[in-house]
Amino acid sequence: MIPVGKPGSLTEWERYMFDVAGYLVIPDALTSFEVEAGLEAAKRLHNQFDDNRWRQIGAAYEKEPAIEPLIDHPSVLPKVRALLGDYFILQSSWCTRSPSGFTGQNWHQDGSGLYEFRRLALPTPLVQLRVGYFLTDQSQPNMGNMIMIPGSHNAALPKPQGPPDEEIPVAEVVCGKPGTALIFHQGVFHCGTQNEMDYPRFIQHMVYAPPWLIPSDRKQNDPEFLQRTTPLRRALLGEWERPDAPFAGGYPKPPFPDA
Ligand SMILES: O=C(O)CCC(=O)C(=O)O
Repeated sequence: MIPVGKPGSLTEWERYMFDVAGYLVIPDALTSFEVEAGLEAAKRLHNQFDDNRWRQIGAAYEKEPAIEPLIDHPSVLPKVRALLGDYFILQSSWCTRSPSGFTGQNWHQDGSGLYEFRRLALPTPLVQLRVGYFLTDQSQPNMGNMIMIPGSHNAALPKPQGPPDEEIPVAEVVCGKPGTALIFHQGVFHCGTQNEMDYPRFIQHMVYAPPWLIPSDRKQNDPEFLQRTTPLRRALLGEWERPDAPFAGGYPKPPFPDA
């Protein structure tokens, strides 16, 4: 059973399902207009490369106005706040293209490959809260869908090698129409699966984390983008006024609408 929620604030049941499964699926997080504009933007970004490869492009919101609202989208941001509190940043973002004929990724947890988050503690603490917005249809399997092992963020044992991935009986292929959001804990074992369609699959991932984790999709924020975006988005990109001691008290909260 897919842990399904609704856009907006995090209900107690959604919190519980997220805790148990490690992810939530939110149909209709984006309107059809937002999907259409986001998909055009994703295609434009990837079409600058003359190939048919699997690829992730970081900080797409700086270049594409249709991606920018996903930094603080009201369908999902209240849930991010409910899970991370009020002090967090958009630590990375990846506009992901899975080409026609792609055979699938390897299973993995997210985070720093150099220093895996599961070294911090077991079960792996929540460090990256990921939100993947489906820009193309994934309502059936074999459309480049994400596949998850529910609850694997809470497992102390690493995932064994074999049986072949498609035979893991507890794995769940996430299906959803364009505009669906998949919110997940970085510790859930997951991967993108095969794309048997004759067109590429696009997901825009937005990754939220505590403010002490350095951004991984950018070396610095683009000053021009900072100037033209909103105060809340600037804050979510980590552009905070720094009081006398970093990460002690005294930081103003990001200017959330209800602050
Ligand atoms: O978008 C995808 O297909 C998978 C992305 C992913 O697993 C990742 O960024 O860690």
